[in-house]
Amino acid sequence: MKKISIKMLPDDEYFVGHKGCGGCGGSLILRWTLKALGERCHIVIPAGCMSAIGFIYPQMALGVNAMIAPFAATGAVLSGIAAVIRAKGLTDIPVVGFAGDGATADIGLQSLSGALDRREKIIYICYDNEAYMNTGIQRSSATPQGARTTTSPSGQTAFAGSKKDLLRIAAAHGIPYAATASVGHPADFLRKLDRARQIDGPSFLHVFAPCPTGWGCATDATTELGRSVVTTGLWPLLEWDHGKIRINQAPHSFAPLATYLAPQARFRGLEANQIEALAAERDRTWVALRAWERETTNSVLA
Ligand SMILES: Cc1ncc(C[n+]2csc(CCOP(=O)(O)OP(=O)(O)O)c2C)c(N)n1
Ligand code: SF4
Repeated sequence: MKKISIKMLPDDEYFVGHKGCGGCGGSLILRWTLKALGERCHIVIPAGCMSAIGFIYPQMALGVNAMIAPFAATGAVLSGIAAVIRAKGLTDIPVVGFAGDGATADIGLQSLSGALDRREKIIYICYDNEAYMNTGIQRSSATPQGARTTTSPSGQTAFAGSKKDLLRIAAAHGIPYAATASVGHPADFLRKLDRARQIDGPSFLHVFAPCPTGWGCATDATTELGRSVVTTGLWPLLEWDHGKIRINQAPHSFAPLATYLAPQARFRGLEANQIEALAAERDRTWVALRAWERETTNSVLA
């Protein structure tokens, strides 16, 4: 199996001519994924932006076997395809799901859980643009605290809850491999995709994917936001590998939150107390993460 790395990506394109908006983070991740996994890959994409921009008969933008799954069913469809591939004794066909945060964290969560439980060899990728973008930027359970959507206001009445922790949910299924990644760190993403491909069982990748249309940011800010979300500590890069959690980048101090929040209209209107609350939530998350890393590193069961 040829190793996947940023230097080894082929010139071949399997996601071209799509109708994504300029600067769409999800479409970039999908393009890299298919370049890396190649033409034998089978991909399942539920209702959402990537299916809307990719399956445009008769101008199909996907150059591999691709199927749109019902919104709630990515995991189930993936397991079915993987079971057939296993029954036929084929070993060179990556089976990949590529689903938005709404399709993963909300409506498809039971289906994802079932797929992780069935232990078929699948790679489930959630591109997280932090809202239901395809239907008009409604809040999902992956929308972060303070972000304005068309169903969550800004200002003092902004949503003050927490983003659903998909990595922990996936890891709690006892699967061999799960990781977070960001469009701002393509080499890290591809390394994790390579690791996921080698796993004999289910793996889960949760990838940060800016959406200029829904976030109100510049179309050329995608990569930069994919980096500043990491340096501000709001999106830790993590790997769950056979029972141990590893923090890939642990900054000694975090960059000011404004470097990430200010370029996005969805955070405009946040007041100082709300930004402090966001920073406090981030700090609690990191304390818990460090404890989780210590606990799993020392665990004899890991
Ligand atoms: C059962 C069902 N409910 C609702 C819809 C309508 N719908 C299609 S795409 C979508 C939003 C998808 O959001 P997300 O999964 O976050 O992906 P994104 O559009 O942000 O890429 C919704 C609500 C549907 N297709 N099926
Ligand atoms: S609305 Fe957002 S996620 Fe959808 S295609 Fe446009 S940039 Fe991409």
